[in-house]
Amino acid sequence: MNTHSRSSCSFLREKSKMGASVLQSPAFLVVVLTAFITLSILPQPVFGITRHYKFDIKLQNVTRLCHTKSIVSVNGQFPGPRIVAREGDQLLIKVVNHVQNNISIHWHGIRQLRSGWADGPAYITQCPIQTGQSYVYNFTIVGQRGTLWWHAHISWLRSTLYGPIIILPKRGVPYPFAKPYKEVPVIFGEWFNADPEAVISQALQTGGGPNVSDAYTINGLPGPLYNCSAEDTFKLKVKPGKTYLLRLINAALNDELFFSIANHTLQIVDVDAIYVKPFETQTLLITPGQTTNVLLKTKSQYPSATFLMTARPFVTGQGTFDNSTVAGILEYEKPPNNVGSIKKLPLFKPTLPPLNDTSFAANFIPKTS
Ligand SMILES: *[C@@H]1O[C@H](CO)[C@@H](O)[C@H](O)[C@H]1NC(C)=O
Ligand SMILES: *[C@@H]1O[C@H](CO)[C@@H](O)[C@H](O)[C@H]1NC(C)=O
Ligand SMILES: *[C@@H]1O[C@H](CO)[C@@H](O)[C@H](O)[C@H]1NC(C)=O
Ligand SMILES: *[C@@H]1O[C@H](CO)[C@@H](O)[C@H](O)[C@H]1NC(C)=O
Ligand SMILES: *[C@@H]1O[C@H](CO)[C@@H](O)[C@H](O)[C@H]1NC(C)=O
Ligand SMILES: *[C@@H]1O[C@H](CO)[C@@H](O)[C@H](O)[C@H]1NC(C)=O
Ligand SMILES: *[C@@H]1O[C@H](CO)[C@@H](O)[C@H](O)[C@H]1NC(C)=O
Ligand SMILES: *[C@@H]1O[C@H](CO)[C@@H](O)[C@H](O)[C@H]1NC(C)=O
Ligand SMILES: [Cu+2]
Repeated sequence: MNTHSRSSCSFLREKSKMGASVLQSPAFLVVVLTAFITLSILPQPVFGITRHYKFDIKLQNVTRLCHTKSIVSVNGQFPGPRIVAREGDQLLIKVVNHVQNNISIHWHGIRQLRSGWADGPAYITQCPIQTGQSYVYNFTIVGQRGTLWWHAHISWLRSTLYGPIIILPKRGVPYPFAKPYKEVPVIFGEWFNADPEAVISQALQTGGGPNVSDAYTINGLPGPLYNCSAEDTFKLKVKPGKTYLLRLINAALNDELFFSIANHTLQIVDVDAIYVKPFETQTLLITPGQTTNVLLKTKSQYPSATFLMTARPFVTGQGTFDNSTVAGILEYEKPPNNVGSIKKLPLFKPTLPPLNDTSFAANFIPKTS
């Protein structure tokens, strides 16, 4: 997640030269042997399939809050494309860099057993992919199911380069809860009217805190509480009497976020691709980089109302931060016999905890681990 200071890839080559002398030491052989034996007795993934993806890193013009700018994107999409796989599947993701920035992609939360070099942090596990170059990430998902996500892992390019990783259970293995009617990714992000690369580079130069974002987003959309943004609102259209699985991802750069849907309860069933003891809550807290699957049971009857879902940060530290609120809309499909009535439906708004509600956080966090 974090911004890593830029070191050079020749430094990594120096290190691997040092590695050669270590290779000959007896202690090293013992370590290798032990690791080998340990790995061979670990449960092996049962048969999965190989899934191929191609990520073309290219520029895309995007307009939010009446500001148009060119962003770095995957395949021109913002947020980026979904990766869908089952536990046990192998992923081969070819990343082709068509932009001027050096790029690497991190598969956030994937355990990378025996494939550490596919993890993605630039200058940590790989040299970034340079302009005109490509790299194939090759890894297998072992012992994880739920939601994870991918993001650029160099400088602040992750502010526009991110997307969901949806991990279904192995074929034939059910969820430990009733099969939801529909599954919907809900990704929180941040929008900067300025170029985020200029923001972080200015902060590194001055030593001050980086300028804060202009909006939070849900699936790339800031929603109706911001100026010049009503058209860019995430709408979750639902039917009454159904259960929806929301795959929440906090892709904001650094902020913990409260989230709530007016007049609805959320049941948390999975955190960071691990099932948890399910619990219900009106409001949840999600830390940056975290993912969580929640069940949303819709009202049994058409409610003749619409409901906002909102998120805003939880902050305890000093320093400036974006204290704004992103909103999306939960909209019930009108029953077919509900004719006429073009009058506006009442809109309910959730109440989020105060920005500094440490007691909420202290209460909530232990339930998710
Ligand atoms: C973005 O907009 C600029 C200015 O209108 C244009 O020159 C450029 O070709 C556009 N880029 C893309 C990727 O569409
Ligand atoms: C990309 O990486 C190369 C090699 O380290 C470096 O020479 C170049 O300046 C980098 N490009 C940018 C835009 O940072
Ligand atoms: C991916 O990694 C596996 C395991 O290391 C290896 O057997 C396979 O050849 C690799 N495939 C590609 C296309 O790189
Ligand atoms: C950061 O904010 C300051 C004050 O509003 C502004 O002068 C500066 O241009 C901003 N920096 C960037 C990179 O947008
Ligand atoms: C929205 O625009 C109005 C009028 O231009 C301004 O008074 C208000 O402060 C703006 N609100 C936000 C959240 O930027
Ligand atoms: C939503 O909740 C508010 C406040 O708790 C309540 O007054 C209202 O009747 C509820 N509306 C619906 C449609 O559930
Ligand atoms: C957000 O911060 C601004 C500037 O620091 C302040 O004027 C405003 O009252 C704050 N809004 C909320 C909702 O806390
Ligand atoms: C939160 O902020 C309010 C007003 O800014 C302050 O009165 C209150 O003491 C703070 N609460 C905590 C737990 O820090
Ligand atoms: Cu990450």
